[in-house]
Amino acid sequence: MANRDTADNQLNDYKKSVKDVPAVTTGFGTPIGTRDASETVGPRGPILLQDVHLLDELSHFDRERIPERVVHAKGAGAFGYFEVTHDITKYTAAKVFSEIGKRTPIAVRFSTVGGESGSADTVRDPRGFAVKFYTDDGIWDLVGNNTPIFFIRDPILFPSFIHTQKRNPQTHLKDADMFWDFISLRPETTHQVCFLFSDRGIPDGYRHMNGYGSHTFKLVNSKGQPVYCKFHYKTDQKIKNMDVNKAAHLSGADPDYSIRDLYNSIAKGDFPTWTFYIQVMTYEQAKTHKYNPFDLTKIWSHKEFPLIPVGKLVLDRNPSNYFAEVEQIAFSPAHLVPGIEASPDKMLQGRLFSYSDTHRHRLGANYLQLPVNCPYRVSTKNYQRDGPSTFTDNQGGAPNYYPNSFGGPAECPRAKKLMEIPEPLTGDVLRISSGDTEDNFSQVTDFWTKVLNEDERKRLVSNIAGHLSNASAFIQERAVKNFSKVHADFGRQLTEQLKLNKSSKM
Ligand code: HDE
Repeated sequence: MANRDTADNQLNDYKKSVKDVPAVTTGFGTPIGTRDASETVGPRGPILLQDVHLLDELSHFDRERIPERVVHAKGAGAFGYFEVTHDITKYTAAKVFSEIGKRTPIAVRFSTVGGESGSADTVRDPRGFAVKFYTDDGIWDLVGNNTPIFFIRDPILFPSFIHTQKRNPQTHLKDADMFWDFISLRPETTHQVCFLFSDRGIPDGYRHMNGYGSHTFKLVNSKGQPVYCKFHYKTDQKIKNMDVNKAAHLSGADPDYSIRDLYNSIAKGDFPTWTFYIQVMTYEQAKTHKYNPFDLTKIWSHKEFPLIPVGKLVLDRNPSNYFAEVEQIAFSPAHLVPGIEASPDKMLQGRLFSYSDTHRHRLGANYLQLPVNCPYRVSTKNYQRDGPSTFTDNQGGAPNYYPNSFGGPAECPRAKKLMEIPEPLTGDVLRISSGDTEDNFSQVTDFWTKVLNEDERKRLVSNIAGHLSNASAFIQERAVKNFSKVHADFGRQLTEQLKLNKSSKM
């Protein structure tokens, strides 16, 4: 019984909580006499079709799996609250920020991105950090990552990009050619790739990393005045990354390291917290800024747009059932509340469609009725009805058409004021390939020269070279050319390291 932690003892703890062991039942609730034998003709079989207990058992088992998430399949979840510590009502009328001290219940799911739901936690990969706020104006989901930027800036490339991070369609293996071919053909990926291959590419569990809404969003105050904003949630546990050798070891020895770490820390009352900030950019500033404020491959300078403290995220409850509360939780960037809106960021616009679409496929048309997804602090009142697995009262006898003269739910003037402010947009309808339309390298040069120290630069080069050496020579050359545009030293050091790796393989 050496080294058993709280997670290992879950069943023992459950047993202690049971006062009277209940009778086992079928799915339809009838008690079962014999639970360990099928009904047979004689001791050797065959089995009778009338054995409804066996049919009930097997047919439910046959349907246990739902499709895993196409990305972010492996994850951990927890619950807690968001508390406002600073007043930002001059920027937003969102009820979640309405007064200092206000608490809103939250659910969080952390994840890796590329691996399947049984894959190892300690891989080099971005981490998802999605927060669901059960506000008293409905659900607000901030579906972020542990990086303030992303690889691409047009959603039409996302499925291809993800294919290159997953398995080769013939060999069913991860494929360095696919990975680096795409990356090197799309120079806008350079910023995020450098983040990914830096020390922060393997965080030590989920508690020691920051979260970012990443996109530019829009905040609207009670006068209907908008500003653009970014969301940041910084770990109070301090950033801690994992050494590559330890990470590789744990991938075999404890592939669920991050789930275990989160579960045990919450179970022992060591609740992880994050300090929540916003950055604000006015419409005037956005018009004249040297970077496109809606380009997801760029950060907003903290000097120009300082972090404004807002509140705290606290996780103080583990899920009571993983499937019900974590596998079935469904985040969507389209779940926005009055006072918080989408910006023109193309990637965000693509995501406004994709998430609810995948939930309807993965969980069904009524996924918002599931307890973990439903906006339980408000009551959903609308004109949607029916569909598979409707398990509310389906809005009883209320009219199911709009407009109506019979007291059906009416328009909300506050939402009109906050969510329908005119947005002056003009432009030609066109398709512009966004690979080279923006500056792809200046911010990465700052990352190389100003953010990383000498040792961190060395590790970045060695991490990239270790992975890139597995790609075909012509792809390696193209990738090195991109990194050389960040800094000549970067390109030179990478070329040297690749040569060393090649000679050590011979
Ligand atoms: Fe996602 N992403 N994504 N993503 N994403 C999904 O939704 C998608 C992007 C992120 O814990 C999927 O429910 C598109 C950026 C997280 O349940 C899917 C694009 C960021 C999670 C999807 C992006 C994210 C997802 C798969 C490009 C950080 C896990 C299953 C336009 C800001 C949420 C699902 C959880 C999950 C689509 C890009 C974060 C397929 C089309 C950028 C944290 O809908």
